[in-house]
Amino acid sequence: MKPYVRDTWVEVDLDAIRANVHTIRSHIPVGTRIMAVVKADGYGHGAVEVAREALSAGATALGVAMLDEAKVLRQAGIQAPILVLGYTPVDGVIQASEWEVELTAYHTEWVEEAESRLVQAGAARPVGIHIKVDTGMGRIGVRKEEELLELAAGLASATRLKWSGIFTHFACADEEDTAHTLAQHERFTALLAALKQHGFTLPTVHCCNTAAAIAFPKWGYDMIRFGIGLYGLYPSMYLKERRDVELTPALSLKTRIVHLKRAEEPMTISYGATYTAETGETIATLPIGYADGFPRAFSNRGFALHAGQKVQIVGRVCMDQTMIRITGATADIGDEVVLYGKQGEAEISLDEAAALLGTINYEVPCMLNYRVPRVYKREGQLVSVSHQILPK
Ligand code: UAH
Repeated sequence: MKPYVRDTWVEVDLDAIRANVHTIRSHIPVGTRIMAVVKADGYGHGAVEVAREALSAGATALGVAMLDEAKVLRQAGIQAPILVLGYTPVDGVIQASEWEVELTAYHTEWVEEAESRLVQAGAARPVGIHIKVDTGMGRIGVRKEEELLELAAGLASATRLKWSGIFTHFACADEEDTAHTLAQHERFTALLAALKQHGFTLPTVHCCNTAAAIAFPKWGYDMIRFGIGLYGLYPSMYLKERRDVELTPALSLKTRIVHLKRAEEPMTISYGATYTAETGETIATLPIGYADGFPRAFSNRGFALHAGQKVQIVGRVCMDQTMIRITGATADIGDEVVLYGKQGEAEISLDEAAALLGTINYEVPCMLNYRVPRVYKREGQLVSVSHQILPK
């Protein structure tokens, strides 16, 4: 029996995740390790399943945005190194020690407080710390050389913190104009040089996200942080069109027709009566809506694939239901409809959906939420299902 009762689901192709790790592996220098970035529940694909596949394909570490995301991975039995890429409130250090999770730091005061809390708690295991350097992202990170040296010295003298890494994050590595990225990289190398000059031995150095790993593979250092590319998506249309690497999209969003009607006279469809079906039109209802993370902005604008053809979403997307106009084929209740992904020769890519929504491909799978079961496939065969709406 299926562990969910719903005719809407996400399919994740684990072979695609594996292939994307192999693709980037062969693009970056030998010896550069791969961190699989599985924050935001694996960009909506499911963090645990993606992490397992990426690790078995050759990634050696995982990146998340917050400590709770790391705990989910540990609770699933994943033992690989995990780095929290964002800020962690200092009281999180005790849990980080318990769960063996590395943290990001960029304030001396935070480092001092973290050390003192770990000493007070008698924490058995030191917490690995990666220093975040802000070279031009303007988000988090230490900017000045003196502050970096002070931070490194603080970590060197700590007993319950272990300096494990140093990294920066690029703001524009997906763009054709490389000026900002080159300037960021120059700042990063200057700061690394200053550390060395002052006698520090550098820990794991990393700066490349997917875009930089594709465009500047020689900057791999010890590790890259591979996020969007892991899921088979390009960080920008510019890099997609350059085709330095061939990535394979992993996610499809599928549903089934649950109701069909033929307009016997003009009839309006959905809230606001914003669409009128002409006599003879066939309208199908799909059990998906904005409460699943299928945006209302698709109302009268989005598309679906039915019988291998692209059809129009008509009327407003509701909280739980969406209507499409069937054209060119007969339809039956139970027919599979693809909202993102491929059906036969037809495709609605996440890039196309993002363009319609006026956003980036990253956001589209991230919006799909706990109401939608995730079905994992390998060689086309179902291997597991995760459905977070149901208690474990
Ligand atoms: C610090 C940090 C992030 O916030 C995100 C990533 C992954 O980026 P992509 O998804 O663009 O590869 C890496 N590092």
